[in-house]
Amino acid sequence: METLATLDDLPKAYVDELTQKNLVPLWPSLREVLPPNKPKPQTQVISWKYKDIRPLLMRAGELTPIEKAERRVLVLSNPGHGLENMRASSVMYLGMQLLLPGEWAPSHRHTPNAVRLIVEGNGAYTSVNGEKCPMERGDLILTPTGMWHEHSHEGESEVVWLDVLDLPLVYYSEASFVEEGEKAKSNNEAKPLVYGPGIVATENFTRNDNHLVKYPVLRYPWADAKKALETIAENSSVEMVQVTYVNPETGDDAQKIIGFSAIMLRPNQVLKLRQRSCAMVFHVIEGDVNIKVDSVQHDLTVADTLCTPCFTNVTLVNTLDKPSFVFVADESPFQRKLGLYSERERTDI
Ligand code: GTQ
Repeated sequence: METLATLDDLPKAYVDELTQKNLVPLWPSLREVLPPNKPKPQTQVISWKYKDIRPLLMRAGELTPIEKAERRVLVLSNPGHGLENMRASSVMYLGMQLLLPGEWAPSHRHTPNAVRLIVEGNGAYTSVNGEKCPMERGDLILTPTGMWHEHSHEGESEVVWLDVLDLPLVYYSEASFVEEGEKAKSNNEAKPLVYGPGIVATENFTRNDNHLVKYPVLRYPWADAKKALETIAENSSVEMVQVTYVNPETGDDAQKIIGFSAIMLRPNQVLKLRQRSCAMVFHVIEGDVNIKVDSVQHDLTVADTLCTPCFTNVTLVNTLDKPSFVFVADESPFQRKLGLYSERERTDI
């Protein structure tokens, strides 16, 4: 590929005049915006250990009352994007949120989509459009775009969860904003909407104008996902034991931009993934997993999190003699919708 002329190859007066007229020559930057063969991601391979996060998050619990934080979150920020930009990747935001017994994170709704993956504790609830979703370890709870949500805690111990939002993408699109809800805690006990899968209170059900139509499932209990994974592992010899969290109404991904799935690694399994055109996030729900990304190995245990940029060689190694379980978030729904998604063979075999 031809090396192209740089800005320095142009007379300064010419460049100054271009600048003054809000014009930019393409050729000095052409290889940067259209790099050969594959993107040049700012996303770096980064891992965050829960043993590092936890004490700092608990300290935040002492330092900042919930009223002064609204959401008490430490953001898992990728230095490749600049820490202050609070991105794990160009599309995904990750945060660890702490709610203490008796606390309440008030109701709001916003344009970015969010999910919570519960890391520890019990007795907390996220209420989504009035539906009260209990938070148990490993559960996945959706708060899709535009839905009112608040977090409350009726239990005894700290509750921590991992927030995954498409905030970086929505913010970049200049489409990110929030609306504040009622100042008072909503009384969810009075009017529960959902009594079981597909069973709702008729008085609260308005056909075609209800989240139950668009997003019938807001909580995916870990017990169900784990059971599904164990059943798949038992009944088939498939190499990748994986379940995808889907919207049962449409059969599509659970949310529109970020995709969510869970992988079960068989005892001592070594799982080599194909290269993918999107960044990915791995979070250990149960077990010990070494994740090798190109030549660097990261030793992860329960509640540790790692992100990988596009087109990397990712190998998951279960170091235990029993199954390990990994939650995965990736940008494939977004990339597929735009026709940007692709996979490639690994470059290390
Ligand atoms: O719990 O609603 O990590 O609005 C960032 C923004 C969590 C939330 C985050 C939010 C929330």
